[in-house]
Amino acid sequence: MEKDKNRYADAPRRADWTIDQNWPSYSAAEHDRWNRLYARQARLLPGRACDEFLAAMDALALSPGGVPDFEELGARLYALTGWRVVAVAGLVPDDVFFEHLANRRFPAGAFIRPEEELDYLEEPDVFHDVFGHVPLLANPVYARFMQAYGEGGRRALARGQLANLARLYWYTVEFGLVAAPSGLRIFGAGILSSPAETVFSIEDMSPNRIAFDLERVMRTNYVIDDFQQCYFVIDGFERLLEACYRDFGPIYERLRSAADLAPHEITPGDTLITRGDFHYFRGKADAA
Ligand code: HBI
Ligand code: FE
Repeated sequence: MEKDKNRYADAPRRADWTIDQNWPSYSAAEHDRWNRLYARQARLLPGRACDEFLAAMDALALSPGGVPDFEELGARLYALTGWRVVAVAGLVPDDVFFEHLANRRFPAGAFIRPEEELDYLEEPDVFHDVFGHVPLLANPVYARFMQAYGEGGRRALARGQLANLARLYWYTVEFGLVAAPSGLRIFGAGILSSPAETVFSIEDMSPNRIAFDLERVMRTNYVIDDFQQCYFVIDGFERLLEACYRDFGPIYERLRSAADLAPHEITPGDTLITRGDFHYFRGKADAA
């Protein structure tokens, strides 16, 4: 993101890539933008976000009270699950990212998206990271999963198989759905921070929705600049942690010879929850 769009781009950074959030530096316009982004999601998420997320928003006192101060927010979060929120200027190197997660520190972008990128932006800004990712870190099981992801990330880097693990993150932490007693609900931060995908991910007939299977997810490619063509559905955070709390070595070995799957593909082993009709994506392709 160009410098003028991210006023933290040149902020002095520590060895671990953290910077000073400098909370007093947020302007009234930036606080107002956070409040408008917040209000839009607060209206859409009841009945669509998982109960754990909605409960965590209350537990962390997330509010339309302007951009949160990471110190204050982090103190509330720390009291619940030992996680902290640390400020970064944008994406940090993979090994730095995993080191923070493994130590229960969530690196959150300090900048807020510019008005002209209100609906979508490439880099994770404070709304995507703090509104999308931070609340579920207040849930003890999810907090454990995220720390395990960080520990696994360091191991994946050492093996040179980060791509497979990044898919696990993508299809759960960013775009995961969960089967709740009352129906499909969202837990992925990439969806929770996006008004259009909040509706699309659980109500549109276009995408496939497939029961989560660790190895299947690790084989599946993803697109980064449009809605997902498939969403994976977990049975709950306990099952997700259980599925991932194992030695990935044998899986990585099998994955070396397994062909990648395209995001629209269905395989015989899949438990299909909804088979997509892809009309949204065909419309785009026709338009292209
Ligand atoms: N850095 N700040 C930040 N936020 C991320 O989500 C992030 C990152 N660096 C690397 C990364 N994500 C992914 O490449 C890893 O999950 C694989
Ligand atoms: Fe993210």
